[in-house]
Order: sequence, then C-alpha cells, then structure tokens
Amino acid sequence: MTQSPENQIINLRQAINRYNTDYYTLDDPAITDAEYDRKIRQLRQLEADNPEFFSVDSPTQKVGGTVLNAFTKVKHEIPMLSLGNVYSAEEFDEFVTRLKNRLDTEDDFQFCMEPKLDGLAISLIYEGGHLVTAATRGDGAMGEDVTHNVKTIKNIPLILKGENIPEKIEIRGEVVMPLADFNTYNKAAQKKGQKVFANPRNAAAGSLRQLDSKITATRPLAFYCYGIGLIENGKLTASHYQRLMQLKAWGLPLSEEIEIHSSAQECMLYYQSMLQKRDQLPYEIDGVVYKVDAIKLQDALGFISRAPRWATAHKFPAQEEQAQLLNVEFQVGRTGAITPVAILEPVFVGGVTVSRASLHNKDEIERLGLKIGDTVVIRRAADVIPQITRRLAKKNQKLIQIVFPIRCPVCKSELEQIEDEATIRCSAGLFCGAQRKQAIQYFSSRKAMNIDGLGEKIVDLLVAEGLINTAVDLYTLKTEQLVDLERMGIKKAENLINALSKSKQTTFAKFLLALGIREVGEATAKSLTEHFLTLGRLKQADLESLQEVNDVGEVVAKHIHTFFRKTHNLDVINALLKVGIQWPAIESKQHTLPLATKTYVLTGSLVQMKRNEAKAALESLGAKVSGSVSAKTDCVVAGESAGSKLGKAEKLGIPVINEDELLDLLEDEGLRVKG
Ligand code: 5U1
Repeated sequence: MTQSPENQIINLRQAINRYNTDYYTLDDPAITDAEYDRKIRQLRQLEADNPEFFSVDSPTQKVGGTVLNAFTKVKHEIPMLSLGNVYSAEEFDEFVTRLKNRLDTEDDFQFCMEPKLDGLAISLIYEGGHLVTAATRGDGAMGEDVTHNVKTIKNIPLILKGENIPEKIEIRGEVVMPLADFNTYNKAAQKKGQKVFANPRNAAAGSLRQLDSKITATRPLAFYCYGIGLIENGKLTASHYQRLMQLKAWGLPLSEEIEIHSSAQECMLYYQSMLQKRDQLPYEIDGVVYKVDAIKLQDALGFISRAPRWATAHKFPAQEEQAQLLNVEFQVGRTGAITPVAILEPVFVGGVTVSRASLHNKDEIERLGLKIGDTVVIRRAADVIPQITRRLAKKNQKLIQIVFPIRCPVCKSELEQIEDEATIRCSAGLFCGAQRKQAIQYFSSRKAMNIDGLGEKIVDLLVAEGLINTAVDLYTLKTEQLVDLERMGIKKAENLINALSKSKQTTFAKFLLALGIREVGEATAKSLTEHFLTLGRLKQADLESLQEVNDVGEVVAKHIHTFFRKTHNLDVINALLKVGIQWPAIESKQHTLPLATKTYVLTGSLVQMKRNEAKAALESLGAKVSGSVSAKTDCVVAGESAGSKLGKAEKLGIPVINEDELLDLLEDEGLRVKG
C-alpha cells in the first residue's frame, strides 16, 4: 500500500534527521552520500508538491549538523550556508536561466570554478592578522569552537603575512584528510587493530572534533579556503576570484584547480576536466562549484533559505553506492588462493553495474564484520575494481554468518594457510581442476606464450573433454581432435594448431612467465632472464644469487627456488622443451653466455633432435654455428654417417662430440633433455 504524501514526508524527515545525526554528530554515516542525496531530493519534491505540509523544522530547511555539547558554541555572525546542487547539464542551464531572469539580463557573466572538496567546512577568524577562533559549521548558525585543534593543522597560518589585511576577517573553507595520508592512516590503524575511518571526510571530521588536540596534531589534516565571511575595517576587490588570490597572497592555502572563465559554456568543460582529474587530485572531491564572480552580482542575487542563489555545486556521479550482500562464493585462483567473492544486489556505481566484488581473504570479511544480508558500501573509483569498503549498521535484519570452507570448493582437497599470510590455499596444486585450468590459461595468455585463439572457454572445454591436463598436452593436440568441439570447426581448429606451432618460438622471459611461478610477473621474469641468461643457470641458482636480481626479495626468491626443486615442475619444463619450445639467446651485457666466442659445426644426421633445433639451442648459449670446419672451429658435433667435415676436424685436432654428448651439454645448460 502506498503511503499518503503526509506520511511519506513525516517518515522521510525522521529518517533524514537520524542520518544527519549519524553523519554530522557521530561521524559514522548510516547510508552512502548518494542514497542521502536521493532521499533529500525526494523529500524536497514531496514538499514542493504538497506545500501545506511545509515545516521550518524539515531537514530540507537546515544546513546540516548539530552542535556537540562537548565543545564551546560559537555563533556565526554571518550564517554558514550550504550549496544548491545540479546533477546534469540541463539542470545547470536552468540554474543559469534563473540567474539571468533574476538579474534581468541576457549577458554572459564570469564564473569562478572550484573543486568541491569532500571534507568538513570551517570558519577561521583572524584579528589583526592573528588566528583567534576556528569553528565548525555546525547547524550553520552555531558551530563548535575547535580553535585548539585547528591550530595543529600544518598548512593553516597562525599569522597572515602581507599588506592590507583587514582588522577582522573570516575565512571559510574545508578541512580534509588528503587521500594518500588517509590510506596510510587507515592501514596503520588496521594493523594496530584500531578503528578505521569510512572515508577521508569522516577521518577529517573525526580528527578535528577531538577533545584532546594532541590527538588532532597526530592526524594528517589539511585546509583549503574557498571564501570569505565577515570583514571589518578592510577593503577587498570586487571579484570573488581575485579575493581568493588575495587570500593566497596572505598565506592561506588554496586549491590549485580554481579557475575563472567568462561564460557559462566553460562550466561544462571545467566539470569534464575535473571529472577526469578526480582520481589524480591529492584530496577527494565530490563535484565542482560554480560561483558568479562579481560580488556586486552576488549581492544582487542574494540567498534563498539555506543557500546562495549565485552559486551551485555540480555533483559528480557517485563512486559509492549501497547494496545488499546476497551471498558469498569462494573462488580458487591459479595459485590455489581461495578468494571469497561477494554476490551483490546489482548496483550502478562509478559508471558500471556491479554485482560481484572480491572480498580478498578471510581477514577482510572479519575486518568488515560482514554477514550475508548486510547492506554494504561498494566503491568504484575510476577504472579500479569495485571494493566493499564497509558495512552499514542496519537493525532488524536476518543475517547469516559467512562460513569459510574447510576443503577446496573445486577438488575437495585440504586447505592450508601459511603462518603470517592472510591467504588460504588449496593444497592440491595442479591436481586441482581449477588451478590446472587457470595455469593453462595463464600459460597461453598474450603476455606469456601468446597462443592466439586459445581463450578461457576453449581451455575449459579441452580440460573438460580430457584432451589436455597440462600445458604440454596443448602441443600434442591434432586438428581432428579439435574440429568437433563446440563452436570450433575446421578453420578455427587449423588456426589454433598453427598458433600453437608459432608459439614455440618465444623469448626466455615469456617462457619463464608462462610457467606461472608465484609472484613472478612480467618485470621479474625479464630481470631474472637478463641476470641468469640461461634456464640452466636459473634452475641451479641458490636463494642468495636469486636475491641479487632486481625486485627479487626473500619471498620471491623462495618461490622461484622451491619451484625449480619440484620434480613435477622440472618434468613439465623438460617436456615443453622437448616439443620444441625455444628462444633466441639473450644478449649479455657482460658476454657471460656459456658458449660465447665458441664456433660449432654440425655434421652428419642427428636422430634425437632436428638440426635447426640443435643450431638454435647452441646459438641461444652464445655459440656461432658455422657450415664449414676450419682452424677457427672450436667443436664439431658429429651425427650418424658424418663424412668429410668429421675427417677434417680430426686432421686439424678439433674436439668432436656425438649427439648424446651434445644433449648432455644442452641439458647442463637447461635447454634440452634426452629421451
Ligand atoms: N569550493 C567550494 N566549496 N564550497 C562549499 N566553495 C564553496 N562554497 C560554499 C560551500 C558550502 O558555500 C558558499 C558558496 C556559501
């Protein structure tokens, strides 16, 4: 049953008043800003449609917070107002039309454009150039005296410097916790088991409203001014922008993003450019503010109940939304890590619809205090993957405990957790179907073996049909085995076989990456190959020499060392080399390739490998492979029925080895195996 407008208004007012207390007084918001804005707009619309229910007590008639009893109250001589909002270019056009109608003009006027910092509004009173009082906005008429705390903020000058400073001047602006500091602070707090802040705004508010200013002094706060309230005995210019520049000259901090433009059209360009820049700014912003620049016009436009007519905020699309946590699934990753994934009621946030989000590990679920049925905040900034940042306290909900599995959800093997690691892993390695599939997908990926046409779905199919078990099996596939697979056909099958064949010519770094050693990404693989030059040397490297490589620390070295000590892995590597995977020698800056400066000659027929394979292998070790024997030849490899070249070598006393000895040499260098 739908409620009467009167009941809707009453309920919304009650709810919004509760949200205001949570937000302004307790610094612990119960809903996201986006949800709050929607509720306020809904109430405003209902009140506009039903003017008989107007009330001065409605939250739509107030600026926001209340005053905490713990602080001395300060009356704002000029009320600290809030800002009207627009959410689209159309709403902005309506705002400009209202301005022009009210000023009875068709002329364009200048706008000062500013980022809208998401922090806590404060007022600073300077007398004789000295900071004497700092107060929060409070309810707009009355704020809290936070002078002692504000004096600990490093970029707020205690004394203004320069000329023509009015005898008394009130500076208004926003206290924020810069994003980098916020992240560092929260990480440290989390480590110490202390309360983490929901967002930088709450961190700024919570830090500023401390009863002990020694605590505030430890918090990394910053201030940016955006306007002037009271002025006594002083004269300022008639442009808002110029006034801000004057504040800067007196030593007050100003955002670097403030601009002045001479038409409304420029506002949309400014909006777009700030939207792009949003994630590179040092502080969080939730929109931009456009202000009519001429103070004379500002005075002519005046105020409506709680906001100036001459300014408006243009809000950005929300980066945070709330949704219900419907379930938690557990995924098995390539290296066996079990990752809990939140299944969410679909929600549009940061430009996309989100219905799943990683919860990372068990500790994260505990840190967030999550249960199935909770309402959670989903944050998606720029192109970053969506994150669940907090749960919102909601009473009277049926909540279900999240139970972490005790066995692998795919292969039912035991799970293990290494001490000091948050990750819980399936212990089965490549015996686990999930890990096997992902290892093969990773092996084939563009940055690794780059096997064109071997996507996730085909790997799934090949594994499901029992055609492949390891990456090695890929190279034994035949066109006939592929044609009948779902959505394959002869053309695609042939293409895939060709791509597999092509992938055999690779680079050492790509091959190493394809092996999927834990924590060995592209950059590390490159550094390792450039350092060790050959697979043989890398395989034999001890922990100490591994750590000599760029970006290889203790942990990564251990992963690499362990990998090459497992027979199963060595078998896979040998099998891959045996199917013909090869790479050109890495140019050594120090000429330390094992066969550098040596000239080899191949003669007779080789039975265990093709002649061009042998040539490529020798070259990858630095040797020059020549077609004829001379006094400069260092070694001749004589296969079956070797003829005149063998004779010449013997005559010149040049060392001769057979195919088996060549294979021993290659095996020693990690390139080939017999068999
Ligand atoms: N940048 C900026 N933020 N901000 C917030 N300017 C600005 N102005 C405000 C508010 C509340 O109010 C005045 C226009 C009254």
